[in-house]
Amino acid sequence: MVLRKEQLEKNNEANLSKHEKSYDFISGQIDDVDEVIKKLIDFQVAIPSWALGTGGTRFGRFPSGGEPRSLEEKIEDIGLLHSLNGSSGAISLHIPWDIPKDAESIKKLAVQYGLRFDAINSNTFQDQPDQKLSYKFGSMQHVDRAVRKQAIDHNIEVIKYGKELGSKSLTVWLSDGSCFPGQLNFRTAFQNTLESLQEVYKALPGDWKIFVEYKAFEPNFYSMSVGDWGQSLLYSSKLGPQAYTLVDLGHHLANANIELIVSLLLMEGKLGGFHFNDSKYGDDDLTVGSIKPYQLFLIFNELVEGMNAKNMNHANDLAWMIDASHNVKDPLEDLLQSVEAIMIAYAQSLIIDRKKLVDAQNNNDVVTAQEILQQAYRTDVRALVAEARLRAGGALHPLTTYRNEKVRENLIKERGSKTMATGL
Ligand code: LRH
Ligand code: MN
Repeated sequence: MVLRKEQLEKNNEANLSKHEKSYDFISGQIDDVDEVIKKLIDFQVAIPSWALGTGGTRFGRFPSGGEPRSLEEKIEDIGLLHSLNGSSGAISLHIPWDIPKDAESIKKLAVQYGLRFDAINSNTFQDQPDQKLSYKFGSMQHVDRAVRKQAIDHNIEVIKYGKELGSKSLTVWLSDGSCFPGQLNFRTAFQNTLESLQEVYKALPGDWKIFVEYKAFEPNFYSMSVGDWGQSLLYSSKLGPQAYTLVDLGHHLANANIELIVSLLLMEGKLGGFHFNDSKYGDDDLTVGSIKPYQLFLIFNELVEGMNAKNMNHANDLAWMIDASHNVKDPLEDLLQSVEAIMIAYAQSLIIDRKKLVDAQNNNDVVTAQEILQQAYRTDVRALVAEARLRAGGALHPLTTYRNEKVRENLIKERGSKTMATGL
């Protein structure tokens, strides 16, 4: 389903005067407001191809109908999100869930919707029907060289698909690890994993990056062979300059200080990108900003401070991706809320009075430092984000427009109520 320009304009018309009042109020408080709006317009978040259907858990899956039945329909749905918020201009594919049968036509279709291909993801955490050797006891860590070779070959094949689509990075998340003490020799597992990643690294085109995604637990529950930022940094440092760590917000032990991890990985030049989501307990993959919005703000505060310190381009120098899975929400509404939460946290971090903050820090004025951060966090920046959308030709209120135009109802009419998208 495609939303026509006049549909967007009709919905915006209804909210324009109210928006202009809110925008005039907030823009009057910000020095370089046009610079802030420009940064918001340039900031694009990649949508995961595996999160366009209702995910579910081991206990059950409750499809909401109208789910995409093919890669083409997934691109159409991401194109619809992008037409609504102007900030979803990239797709992150997962192989083999989204093998492009005809890469050229898939690429053309994506361009039609103003979309590019961000990091492509490999999958050695499931056994495919035609697979020779099982990943039950791991892939790149596996004691059997043949299983490691199978995993290496898969990643090299994934790079091939990525090259055909114009992607410039590979994300490797390994579910490898152990469930019981004694099951694994940690050093051997690390060495096997490193050697395997080095084989994949050799196959990387010169202008590509490889993201090593870490995770504290699940599906292994005693050790993970890429279990935390330290291990991911160790791998990416030993691999070489094209290797980086990838921070999935749901992959940390309880109460981890993720903003501290982000600031140090950025300082080391080894932060590659993010999988944004939110969680209360484990890798819950909930809507971004739905549980811990202040943590998301604090992470963006470190990102803006760290990227400015290195004169990095906010929009292009790191990979901004969502990694979520939807059990009880309409997947597209969930993704609209997630992108909105990311844009709000970014906007709040852009209006922090950084000079005053540094002064407070240099004077150990702890109270003032907190007041400066929370001044920005407690500022309603939604009109800034809406203005950026409006200037990018999007909807002032994406969610309201999505419902007013009965998108889900139309998708169910078009695709049926029982369709199930590939993915989690
Ligand atoms: C693992 C993970 C990884 C993906 C998968 C879909 O939990 O975050 O990024 O490959 O989810
Ligand atoms: Mn992830």
